[in-house]
Amino acid sequence: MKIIALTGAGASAESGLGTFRDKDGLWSRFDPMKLATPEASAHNPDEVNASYNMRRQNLLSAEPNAAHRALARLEAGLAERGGSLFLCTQNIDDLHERAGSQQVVHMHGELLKARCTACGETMPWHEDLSVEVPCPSCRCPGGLRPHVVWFGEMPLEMDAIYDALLGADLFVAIGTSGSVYPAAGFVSEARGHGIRTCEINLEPSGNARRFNEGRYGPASEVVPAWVEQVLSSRFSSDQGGFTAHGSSHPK
Ligand code: BV8
Ligand code: ZN
Repeated sequence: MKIIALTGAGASAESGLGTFRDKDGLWSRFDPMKLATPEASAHNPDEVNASYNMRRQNLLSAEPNAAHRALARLEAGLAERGGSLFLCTQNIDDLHERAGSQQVVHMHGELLKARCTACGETMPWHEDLSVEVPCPSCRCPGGLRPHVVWFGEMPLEMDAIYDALLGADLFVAIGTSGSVYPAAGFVSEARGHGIRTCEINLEPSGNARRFNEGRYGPASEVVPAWVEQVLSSRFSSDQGGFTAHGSSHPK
């Protein structure tokens, strides 16, 4: 069985990292158009760097939660059964990796990396970033930026993501509001190719109606339960659903 999972900020919410669009979410305090665009970085580099420096320090003191650990178990369990998990995250944290996931695609980049706009070098980065910090590789001052994808920039590894999406038996979205494209369009791509889709979220997202199935509640509870069901069931892709515990085939 081949599963592709797309995670969003809701997967890391219970690790204490803010989501974007919940009522007290990150974007309710900062305007993304002011902070997560190349223009913002060009016009207000100190303000943009300060917001990422705060998030980087938050991340360094955060821990993975049960949802991250369950997805690491799913990756290992599927591999033991001759299947696979392709884990694509919109999140720029490293909590999937710290929970034990071996393969993680960060389509929106990584907060613990910096990239030099002068020489293109990408490097691990755990300290504060500022325009005064010279690039360790080319020594050019003012060229370093967070290695994240801003609005208007092309997400990373899109070819690999679409290959995995169109080759999957199941697409599952976990903790995402389905507000940001092209990630928000993956469910429609999957359905267009007859691939089963499942949404796992605190509550139905704006995209909920596009999914064959929805499971709602905190990711730290719903994801482990879902992973246990997947790993204890025989996936009958011909029937398009799990044949375990008499579970019904959702709509
Ligand atoms: C691009 C990195 C093109 C930085 C981020 C149509 C097609 C293509 C593009 C567009 C399009 N329409 C509009 C666009 C442009 C734009 C876009 O989508 N705008 C939106 C606002 C309409 N897209 C882009 O610009 C993208 N680039 O299209 O390039 C291109 C083409 C050619 C050449 C060049 C370019 C790039 C978008 C990436 C932006 N970067 N992040 C950073 O993090 O600072 S986006 C940001 O939003 C994060 O990555 C975040 O992950 C992402 C999505 O948000 P979510 O993860 O869903 O988080 P959110 O808070 O919204 O939702 C959380 C959910 O969790 C909620 O549903 C909540 O209920 C749930 N939840 C909460 N607690 C829990 C929980 N669930 C379970 N358990 C809990 N405990
Ligand atoms: Zn450089």
